[in-house]
Amino acid sequence: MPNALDPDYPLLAALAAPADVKDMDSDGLRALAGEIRAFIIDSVMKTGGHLGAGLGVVELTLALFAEYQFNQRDKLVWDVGHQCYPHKILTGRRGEFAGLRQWQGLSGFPDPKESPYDTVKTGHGGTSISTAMGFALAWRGRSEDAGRKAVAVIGDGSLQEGNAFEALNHGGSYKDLELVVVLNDNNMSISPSVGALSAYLSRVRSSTWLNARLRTIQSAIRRIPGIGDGVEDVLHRWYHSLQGIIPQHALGIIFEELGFFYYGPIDGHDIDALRHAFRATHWMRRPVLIHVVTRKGRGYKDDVPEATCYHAASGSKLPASASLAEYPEQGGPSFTAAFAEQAAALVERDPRVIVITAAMLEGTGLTKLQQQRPERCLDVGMAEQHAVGLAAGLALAGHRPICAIYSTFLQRAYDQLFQEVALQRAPVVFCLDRGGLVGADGATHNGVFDIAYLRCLPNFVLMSPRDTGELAQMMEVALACDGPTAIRFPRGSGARPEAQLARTPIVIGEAERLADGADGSLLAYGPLVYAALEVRRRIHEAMGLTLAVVNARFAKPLDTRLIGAELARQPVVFTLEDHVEAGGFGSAVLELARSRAELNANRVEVIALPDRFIDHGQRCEQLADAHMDIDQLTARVSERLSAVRRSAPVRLVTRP
Ligand SMILES: Cc1ncc(C[n+]2csc(CCOP(=O)(O)OP(=O)(O)O)c2C)c(N)n1
Repeated sequence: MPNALDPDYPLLAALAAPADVKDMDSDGLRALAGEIRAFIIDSVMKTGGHLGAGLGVVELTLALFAEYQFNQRDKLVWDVGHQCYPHKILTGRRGEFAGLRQWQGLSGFPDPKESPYDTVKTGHGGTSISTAMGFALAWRGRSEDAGRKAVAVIGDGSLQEGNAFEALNHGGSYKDLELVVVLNDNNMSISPSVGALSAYLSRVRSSTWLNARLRTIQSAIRRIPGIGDGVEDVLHRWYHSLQGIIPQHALGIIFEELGFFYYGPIDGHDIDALRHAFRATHWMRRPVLIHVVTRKGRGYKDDVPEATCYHAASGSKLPASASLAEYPEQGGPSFTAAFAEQAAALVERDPRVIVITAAMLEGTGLTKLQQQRPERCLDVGMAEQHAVGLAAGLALAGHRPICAIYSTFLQRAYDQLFQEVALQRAPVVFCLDRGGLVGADGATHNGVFDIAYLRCLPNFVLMSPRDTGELAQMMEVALACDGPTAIRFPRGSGARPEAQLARTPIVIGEAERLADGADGSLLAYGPLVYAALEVRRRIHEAMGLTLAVVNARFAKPLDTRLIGAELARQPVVFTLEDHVEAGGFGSAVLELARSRAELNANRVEVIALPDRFIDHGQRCEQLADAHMDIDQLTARVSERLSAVRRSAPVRLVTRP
């Protein structure tokens, strides 16, 4: 019945609680799915956000809520979490979608702070099966928890993560674990899925007809009165006895061999089939994997073949703050574009160069290069650990791999960085896009720990360019190194070409002095150099003081000569970085100050991100929250300078 208050979405408006979907019939659920889809498209077109993944799981979400009792008995863990918009809509957050991914608005990922239906805060892929298994294992063997289901929904892209395999391997070893893995197979990661597993799943999908027949027979047997729960063994033996005559892939044999009862593949847009699958496996007290086949972006331009652009949309009605530059001189080409351009040039120039990305061709700007030079630009799938290990192997074999991984996702490959790369001194060039606060993706994606996690590894050279021109130079310098290097650069645009400072030669471990002054020194790491120059201008104008500005270029090795000299001669030295304080560039400067008796560490003022997670919003809002926007930077510097002035010994002027 049309709802006067919400004529476009009457069924959604009538939903009081997620469990209401349990009472809806198939036609009602299908109509509701249509409303959810329309709402997501309308809303995301305005705010921007992940589009394709959510549209692909509308029916799946409804069927899950219709059959399980989330937030009461069962737990639901979405992998990555970018597909959770239908889940958020169903769980009472539809009214907040106007603020999606905006400062203090709804997160684009699950977040238990928002709702008890969100089991964990996530954003990285491959983790859901382990987390869900944790719940299942905690419930295992407790009679009061019998029948509780821990459900992980994971995409075929995320299933490629080593973490997911580890969880399947462990989970499948428990015969009595009530773990349900729903494999949402849309043959897409952000771009089409790659690799042998993807090819295997394609073969399984192509046997949908065969499987449908099998399921019909199975459910017919299950309906025979008196067989009840004990039917599983019989069914299972029967199921396996068919293996001789039916292609192995049709039976999801990989998952069966790993100890999971495999159910599928089923049409993930058929709510009845989905509900049936959940019901049919509900009585099983064992690990189950339900394979559903969906179309990413379903309902949005369905006539266009699988399109990567549906993964995320940029909104048309973002608030004005979205277009604000965070720091002066911005507006030039993005660091990502500059990286990709230089990577392509290096591939052409140096036959040893191989570029590697882990399912992030679009995000790292490498789509074109991969199409043009597929043998020199590898997408290894969602597999950061493998990407790093592979790069190390290639490097040891004489290549010069450039590993393009976001700062936040490189965290997934930490031990590979340590053993396969640093310990071997393998000459891999890491290009860490999204170094620093990233904006709308928020806390799970902020790349604010990389200096700390890399700086403690021997053999690494760490650098960050002030602008896109310097990024291109640094990539050349890194290629010439005989050990591992990491170049971090932020999301978004660099300084405009006409505003960029002139390029000067880069020598490893040497900083660049940009301006002199004797009232203090600003040491900036990365594009914050331009902010430092602006702070210098403002301080001079407001206080009449003159600060030196240094482009640090390297967080490791530090320019101990130049920075040491600044520490010795200046009353105060400020360090600036878009990274957490602990272990970052400022920490390195403090370590230097403490290492020499003649230097005074109290003169160092570290300006960095605080020791807390910073939520989603525009980058300028995140920086403001961290007291690091240009106004607050200036205020912090001026405050300290005033304190230095107040505490400076009074010089007595004696009259002649
Ligand atoms: C560890 C990690 N690497 C990369 C990403 C970036 N990323 C977000 S979604 C996505 C694709 C996920 O594909 P899939 O799991 O199949 O889900 P779909 O989007 O197809 O529904 C990628 C690569 C991530 N979130 N986490």
